[in-house]
Amino acid sequence: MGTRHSKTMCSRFIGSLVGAIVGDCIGADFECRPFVDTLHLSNFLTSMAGKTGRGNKVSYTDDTAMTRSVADSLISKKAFNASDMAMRFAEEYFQNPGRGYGANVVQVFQDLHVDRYADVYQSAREQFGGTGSYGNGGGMRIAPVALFAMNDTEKLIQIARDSTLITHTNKKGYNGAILQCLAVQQALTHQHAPSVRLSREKFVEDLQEKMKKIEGKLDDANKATKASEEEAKVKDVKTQGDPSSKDFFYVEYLQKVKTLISYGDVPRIKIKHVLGVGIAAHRSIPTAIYCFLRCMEPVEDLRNIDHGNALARTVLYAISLGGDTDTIASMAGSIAGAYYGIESVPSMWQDRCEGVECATSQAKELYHLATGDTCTCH
Ligand code: AR6
Ligand code: MG
Repeated sequence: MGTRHSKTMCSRFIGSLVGAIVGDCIGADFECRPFVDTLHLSNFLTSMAGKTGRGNKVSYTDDTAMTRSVADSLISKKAFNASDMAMRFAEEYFQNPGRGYGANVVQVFQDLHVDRYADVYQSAREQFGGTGSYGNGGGMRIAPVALFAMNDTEKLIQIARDSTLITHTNKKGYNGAILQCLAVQQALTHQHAPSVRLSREKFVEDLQEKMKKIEGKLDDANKATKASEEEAKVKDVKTQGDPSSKDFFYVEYLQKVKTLISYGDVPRIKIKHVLGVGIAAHRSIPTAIYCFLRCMEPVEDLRNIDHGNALARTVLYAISLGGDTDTIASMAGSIAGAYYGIESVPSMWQDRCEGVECATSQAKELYHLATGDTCTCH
């Protein structure tokens, strides 16, 4: 029980979970639009601010519902427990099915329930003709894992993968969730120093290093969808250490993120084209990382509504890209919140978004589990 971590670190724990919520809640209203203009966003924020009294909350969606279950499970078991987490996902869904869940993940919940959680990985393995889901549903709920395993990257990767496999067994799905989790961890643990800014290039390169190891490894996580072990071995020899191989999928996406960041103010249409704004993990998780990094600087497209708060800018920029706005804004918000802390989440947003109080107390519990310290901020 030491005092190694300052109040600031605790603020960053809370910032990450609350950043995820505000992205989800505000982004939900704009889902599936090709683009969201700043006037529309500004009107929405004005009406949100004007809501007072009962029923003034903007609702969260499946992103937050599942994130809460991940956090609850880690807190109650003080470890990753697949059956417990799977049960919490399914029970939460049956209690409140109208949160906008992905079309296929619902089948997993139904199978889990019918099979009485006998093999919690079975149903996900059978999805999409045995190829598994590559939706961003693993990445959207992963922030609590980054907080829980902040100091142990191997453990973080393991839990991120195993918790995602409950619903997403496609390599793009679970490696995307690992990438998102590593991005939150890096943002959380980056030492703020008065004169030293985070190097955006290094942030991406560090992620590339980690993903190179993960994507280059012989992977037995997805046994049901893999060819024979022999084939896998041959493939591993062929791809080892070769970043040009197709298996280094996220390493390549991160290279695109790095290039786009180096270009500065890139039109949104180009970001959508190169990185994507869809529900697939690989067309949304690198985008969320890009949003966080891009919005460390002012963005020309947001000049009418930018009040100089980089976290708010990150969330609003992610939404302005259109597509899967709630999930991309939620993932970008969780990275930004881990970096800037809860003080950067506008108080009106904290007040009007559903679930902020619960996320705050979960973040404090996760902080205690990760550091042994008691969180006294907020
Ligand atoms: N082949 C073809 N389509 C796929 C595949 C695949 N292997 N994998 C995923 N899809 P799902 P999620 C498509 O149901 O990832 C919600 O709005 C397919 O169209 O596993 O938890 C959330 O808020 C499938 O229905 O759910 C997220 O924004 C869809 O991806 C988003 O949906 C979602 O996969 C992802 O939810
Ligand atoms: Mg979504």
